Amino acid sequence: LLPKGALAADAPADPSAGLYPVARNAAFTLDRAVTDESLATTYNNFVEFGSQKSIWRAAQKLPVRPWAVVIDGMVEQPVTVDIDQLLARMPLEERLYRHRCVEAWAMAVPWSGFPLKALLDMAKPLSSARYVRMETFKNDKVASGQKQFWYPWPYVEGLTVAEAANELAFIATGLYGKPIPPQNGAPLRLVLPWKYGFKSIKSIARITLTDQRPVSFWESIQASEYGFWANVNPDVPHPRWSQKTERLLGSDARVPTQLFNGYGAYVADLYKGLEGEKLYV
Ligand code: MTE
Ligand code: W
Repeated sequence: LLPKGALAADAPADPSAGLYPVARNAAFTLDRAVTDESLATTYNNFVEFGSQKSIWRAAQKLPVRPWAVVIDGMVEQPVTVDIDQLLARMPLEERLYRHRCVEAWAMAVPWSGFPLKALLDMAKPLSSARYVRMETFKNDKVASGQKQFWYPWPYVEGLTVAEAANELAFIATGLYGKPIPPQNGAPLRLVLPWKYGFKSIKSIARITLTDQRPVSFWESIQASEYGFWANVNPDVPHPRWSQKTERLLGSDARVPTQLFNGYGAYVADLYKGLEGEKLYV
């Protein structure tokens, strides 16, 4: 057994380790303490590796090099980007963000990475594209959950092009001033802090620009509980529990849930005119 957070001594060194830590963007502040690293990296949702919170050890099997991301669909220039070439060309910054899981636990962590828009722009999206569809790897040799559960693998998520262009929409490649560990979505994952955590897809392998609204992984399994928009809202309960309060990792205290997880000043305008949609499921 390894101590919490440790890597096997013979694991290859992460080639991006020297890039971190990166300068913090002071625009993003918190109303709560940063969650302990030992909690945020050992209490995870990553169903590819099982349905328990304790998947961090199993996730170490995910081969995160070599890794490429395909950007295709309604773009001028489809591209396949190698993760280390991407890291070399993107200006990395650190952001403190709150995170709110639909299960009503919450944390606050320092992600490192770059705006999602910068990644999409590499492929020059066509103006007719309306949605961004993202998918995770498929590899049931290392991801036991992909063998165990009859789910529609790979994990898929989606957002509108306007949401993707919002300055909050972030691609995380680092966490706590280090390369992001496999259990948190190495080598790159989405972070959408105003939406329930399931929208923040881990270990992205493919990004497709499209004019069709993507059906996401959990939506295809249980649409009444997990919708497309999934914006955080204390006043719209999950069908099986209240969303009024949330539990901060590392404490028994519950704090009030905030509309858009406290990020309304950035994102509320995105939803004007969409009041008839299920914006908060
Ligand atoms: N991405 C993939 N590929 N598979 C998953 O099971 N779980 C989601 C999201 N991204 C998930 C995923 C959920 S429900 C949450 S709350 C966050 O990842 C958890 O991220 P964390 O483990 O880094 O806190
Ligand atoms: W979640």
